[in-house]
Amino acid sequence: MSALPVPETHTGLDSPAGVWWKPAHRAEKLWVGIAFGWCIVLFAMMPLWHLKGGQNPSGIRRRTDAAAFYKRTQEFIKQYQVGTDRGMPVVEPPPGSDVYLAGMTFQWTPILRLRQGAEYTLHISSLDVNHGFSLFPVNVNFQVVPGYDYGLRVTPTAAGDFRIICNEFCGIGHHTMVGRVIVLDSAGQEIARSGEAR
Ligand SMILES: [Cu+2]
Repeated sequence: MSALPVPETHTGLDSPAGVWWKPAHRAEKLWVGIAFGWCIVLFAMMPLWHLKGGQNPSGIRRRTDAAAFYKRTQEFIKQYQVGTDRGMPVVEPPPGSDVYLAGMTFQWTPILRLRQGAEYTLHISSLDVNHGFSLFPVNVNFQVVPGYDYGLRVTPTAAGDFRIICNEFCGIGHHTMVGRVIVLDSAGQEIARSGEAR
């Protein structure tokens, strides 16, 4: 009876036997060089885009906390409320005023009625977790992080009935987190949504 050959045991502490490593081929070195150069270009674009990109928020940012921001939002609602829509307060602040919008699981409070061409300071914060402010159907996106009050200087350029979609997954009801911004035209008239009689 012949014994089976015992396979050679090997541990990771020993180098494998034989020639297992060869210097990189010229083409591979060239490729690494090109890839590294492109990395540097992209890296340099981050600060350049920040300085030249024109996509930066207007830069009013301060610390807050959920209780304080909620209280301020409620004061804002009390001051300028003009109605309700399915239980949600509808607020029409005068042009030039400070506007407060709170994101929370899973709603945006309140519904805003703004005037086309008027400037507002839109304060956004989250009362719980990260949310994403995404104005539909226009391409306006902003991260809403709890603990920070972001004051964005905004001027609505188009009248209409817009939706705020949460674009940052925030929990089980994330897909239902839809807010509303109504922009009145410069004469103060509300533009009817398509298919809606007024
Ligand atoms: Cu959300």
